[in-house]
Amino acid sequence: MLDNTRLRIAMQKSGRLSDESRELLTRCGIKINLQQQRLIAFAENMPIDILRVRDDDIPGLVMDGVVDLGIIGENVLEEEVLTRRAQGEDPQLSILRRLDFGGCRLSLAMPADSVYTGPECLDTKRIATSYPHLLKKYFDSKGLTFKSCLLNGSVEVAPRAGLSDAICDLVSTGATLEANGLREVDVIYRSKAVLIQRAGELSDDKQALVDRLMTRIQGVIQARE
Ligand code: PRT
Ligand code: ZN
Repeated sequence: MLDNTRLRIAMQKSGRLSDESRELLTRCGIKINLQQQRLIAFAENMPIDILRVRDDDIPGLVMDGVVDLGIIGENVLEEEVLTRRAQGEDPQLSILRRLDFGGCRLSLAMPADSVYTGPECLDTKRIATSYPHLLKKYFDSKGLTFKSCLLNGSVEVAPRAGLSDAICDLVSTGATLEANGLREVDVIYRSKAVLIQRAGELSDDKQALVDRLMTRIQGVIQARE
């Protein structure tokens, strides 16, 4: 087992959040060598261990108390919270801070030539997505239903492949939608990276370290504004 006296922070190993997560921690003064392909990196100058994992695992690691902090996209966090609630659990964690990177939107998109006058156009239609619970929450709020086509990749090809009428996927520039002949018709959720903390009290030493990190993060983000 890892040393439980050291603060454990989970971040994405490789992907859209990993560079900026690492940069944020580095700018907070944490000296850490992430060069090696290792799951755990130990900070040299503070009692902190960095766990580098798939982003999808981070909310669960925090909710289950395996790590103390995590850096994760709100989209992945909210989907995991809704998934656990649907399974009858009551997931607990706190959001310490919204960060200034990882911005994207979860949007509905349809073939470019289709007519869209509102979400009711998609009532009872088949929609491909990796975010079925966020999509259901949106449709529920409108009193609508949809048929799910769950894909954890290549969502944008589903309409062309005849698998779905529309998609619900993350968008940043819109280039992927355009390249696949799709048009963004509605934004259902706006996301950024967030710093989250597990439920339950931290030891006094860990809490003091988190307080210090929060002050530094505040300074780093303010300096970039
Ligand atoms: O391997 P691992 O599971 O850790 O990574 P992943 O492949 O699941 O996730 P990754 O690295 O792609 O994204 C991590 C997080 O970055 C997401 O959960 C979001 O919070 C955030 N983010 C920000 C994005 C985007 N922007 C984004 N554009 N995540 C994905 N995309 C994809 C989108 O799915 C689509 O395929 O980029 C494409 C669209 O981009 P544009 O610019 O063409 O619109
Ligand atoms: Zn992922």
